[in-house]
Amino acid sequence: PASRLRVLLDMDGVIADFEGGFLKKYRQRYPNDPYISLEERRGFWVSTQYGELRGDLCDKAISIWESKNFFMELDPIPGSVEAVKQMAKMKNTDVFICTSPIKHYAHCPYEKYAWVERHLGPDFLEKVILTRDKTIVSGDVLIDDKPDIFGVEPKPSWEHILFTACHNKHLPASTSQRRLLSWADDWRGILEGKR
Ligand code: UMP
Repeated sequence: PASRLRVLLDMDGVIADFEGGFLKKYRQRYPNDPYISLEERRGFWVSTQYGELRGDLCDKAISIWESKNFFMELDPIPGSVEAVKQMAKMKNTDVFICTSPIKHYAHCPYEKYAWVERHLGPDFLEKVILTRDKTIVSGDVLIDDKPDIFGVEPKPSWEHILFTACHNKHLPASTSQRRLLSWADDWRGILEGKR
């Protein structure tokens, strides 16, 4: 009997548009401060790049995603909702959403569940994994826009597929890391290759 394929999907930057939602709310809240366009984004940590732009902007950036309704109101990444629903319907395939909540826990964990229920449906609440360490979660594939994913497990079971995002698209092509360029790219091909 064919064994099942287990797919782990990151949420921010892969299913939900963290970068777009951040920039919109940052500019609304701090209209007189400089900002970094998505074209100019470099590096996974938004707060780091804002802090380099001007010292006080690190805390201002953090204040945006620590605010109520930030995670709830993120738009889906184009094509993500359709792709995730189709993936979950595929034969012999188990799909989980594997996402790291921020440490300011007042709103984020609740809103991540609410987002999943709203956009993917209540059945998907069964599939949510909140963890700050993805290396201890087992799977065949992890689709994630963070280039470096480390934790206590030195040899995670999954292959990390780098999902292209504004902050990682300029990174040099890596021989060890395959990419998914967007949800219009051939995610089915990647999954079939892992069976
Ligand atoms: N995040 C920060 N600081 C940043 C950018 C993102 O704390 O500068 C948060 C947003 C997400 C988490 O909750 O980090 C990243 O989670 P994953 O995408 O790795 O699951």
